[in-house]
Amino acid sequence: TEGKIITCKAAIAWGPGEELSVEDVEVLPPRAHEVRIKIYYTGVCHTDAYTLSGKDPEGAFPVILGHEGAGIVESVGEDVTSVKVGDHVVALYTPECRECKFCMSGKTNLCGKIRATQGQGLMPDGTTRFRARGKDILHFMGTSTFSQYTVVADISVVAVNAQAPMDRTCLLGCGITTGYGAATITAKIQSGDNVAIFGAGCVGLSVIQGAAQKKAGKIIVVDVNDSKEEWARKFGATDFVNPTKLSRPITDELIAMTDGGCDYTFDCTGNVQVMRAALESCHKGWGECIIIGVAAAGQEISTRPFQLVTGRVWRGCAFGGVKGRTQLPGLVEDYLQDKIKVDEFITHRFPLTEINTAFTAMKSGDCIRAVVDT
Ligand code: NAD
Ligand code: AHE
Ligand code: ZN
Repeated sequence: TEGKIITCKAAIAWGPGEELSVEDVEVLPPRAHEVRIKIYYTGVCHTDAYTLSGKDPEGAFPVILGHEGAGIVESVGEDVTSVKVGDHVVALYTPECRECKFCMSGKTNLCGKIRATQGQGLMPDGTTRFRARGKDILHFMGTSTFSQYTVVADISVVAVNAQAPMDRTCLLGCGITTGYGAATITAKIQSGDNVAIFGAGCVGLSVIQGAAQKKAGKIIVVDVNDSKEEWARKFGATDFVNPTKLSRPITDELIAMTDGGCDYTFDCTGNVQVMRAALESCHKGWGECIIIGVAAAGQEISTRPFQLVTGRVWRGCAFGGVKGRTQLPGLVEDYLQDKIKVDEFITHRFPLTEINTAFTAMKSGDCIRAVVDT
């Protein structure tokens, strides 16, 4: 198949708000510094649903969504040295070129090299590698994993230990790594720190996992869904609060529970009111609120500036602050050595033909992660 167009199945989003259509797509060969991957498994993340809904200002159609994928390298274009045919890989929506201002800064995992074209749904040369019904189909987040084959930039993929099952490693491509990294790399939780996590989905549960590993003090989980308490405790939460069942604001409750406020709080809901409550639950003088949730276009956060004047900090991160090519292989090793949980997150499985059902399942309260077998 090397050098040839591959015809395979992909789930195409033809327009905002429409169901995905599983149909034939042509996947062109990788050009210089590009990699064609046979995708075996992909997770479905709320960010895919967000872009499909039409609320993402960067959303463009028709497109192949999906950014939580694992597979095997089928072929590589010229000048690709970082991966080779047969490598087991995870796609990276946060690339790592190791030479741009961002990568060289030592201050962020964001990479600037291909961000502009990635946001337009194009490969770095400004064109697309997908065609269906005679039309060009756009890429998504530089990954497009809802396809049996995809093409990505060589800086947007990392080889990992082939012993690790790909239906698990795919989840390290977004949700699990995002929460775990937010706790351990972005917040750098220290032993004894009191933390509060708003939202116990895949991302929030992964923050709990990171906090527990760093031996945080109180690990308080805040969720409006009572059935999340059992999940939260399984991952190491010490306390669970349902804010709808309190007689006082959640901020007052958390400040009382932690003798003045939390050292770190995490928004894993994408709700801007929650983001405010999370900031205002931080300890005066030093507490930091980490924004992880993605809020729709037009949504804004607000608080009294006094909250910041008195030392609370609003921070945010993408992909947990994790540098994909440098740090993801280590997370896969940690999984293989039972140092981080991954299997436990999988609550639903679907074939690619039922990907719309996977989206429905994701939006139900009992789904942590749905894995699609492509
Ligand atoms: P999820 O829907 O599975 O989990 C969200 C949880 O929040 C649910 O348990 C829900 O009951 C709870 N919740 C909703 N409203 C609440 C409220 N007002 N107060 C308390 N709890 C509330 O979602 P997820 O997959 O864990 O993702 C969480 C968010 O993170 C999404 O917005 C997603 O788009 C975003 N995300 C961001 C990144 C990043 O890199 N920054 C990566 C992955 C996901
Ligand atoms: N296009 C959206 C941005 C959405 C967003 O913030 N995406 C996160 C990853 S979410 C993964 O589930 C991200 O990586 N952001 C950093 C970046 O460079 O996009 C919008 O709202 O405009
Ligand atoms: Zn995601």
